[in-house]
Amino acid sequence: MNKVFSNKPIWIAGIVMGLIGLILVLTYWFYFRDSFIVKNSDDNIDAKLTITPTVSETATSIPSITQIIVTIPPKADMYNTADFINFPISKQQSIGEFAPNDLIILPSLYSTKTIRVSNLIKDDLIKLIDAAKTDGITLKVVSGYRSFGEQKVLFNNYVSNERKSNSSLSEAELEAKANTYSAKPGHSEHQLGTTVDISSSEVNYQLISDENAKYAKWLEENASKYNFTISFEKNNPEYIYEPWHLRWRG
Ligand code: DAL
Ligand code: ZN
Repeated sequence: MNKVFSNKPIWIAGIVMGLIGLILVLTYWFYFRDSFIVKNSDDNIDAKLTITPTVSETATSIPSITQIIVTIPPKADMYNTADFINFPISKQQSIGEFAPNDLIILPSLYSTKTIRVSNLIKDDLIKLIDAAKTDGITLKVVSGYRSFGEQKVLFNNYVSNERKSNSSLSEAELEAKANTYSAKPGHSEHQLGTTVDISSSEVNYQLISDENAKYAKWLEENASKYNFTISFEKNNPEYIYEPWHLRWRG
């Protein structure tokens, strides 16, 4: 027998220390074993399952409005949209730099691009488009809220277009021409957030000033059921006939 095994106190101490070590290792393993397991990417599956379902996971034919409406936080200096529902905007009467305080983004099913409107009109607007669908007319919103600045850019573009085809006209004459179909900044009902332009697949979502278009007839007959009025009827004193331009009147 060699010297170590013949020295009883030393090997007993060794065994005791070994056992203590083993206990320490096992205790450590028990409490920290999770951190030794190599995770694959699917370990996030639980997290995925607890995420609120997205629209595509819950949608049936038409997603519920509450799931898909995106609310735009109002800026502090915005006005109360509800106070301006029937504000008399015209070529004479401006709303200055009014901006609505309750803009939302319309669900994409109902619009041809990203379009903001007042939250006040969303229910009626969606009901109107759904009702048209039931009658075989596919409608979409092609324009909604336009800020003072956006209307200014739009109006100036129309003036530029007019200049290209009427080079002999004065600036005032060009503006007057553009102003037969486009409001000047501060004078557009679109700035309220409660006005939309609606068109149809029938005319490739263009704005066609044709009273015989099926969508125009449908809007003429049905818009008021959903609290919308066609602001610029045939022979109105302000602008060309705009069967697509609907203002919500509450
Ligand atoms: N097209 C209408 C008049 C607007 O620009 O508000
Ligand atoms: Zn319009």
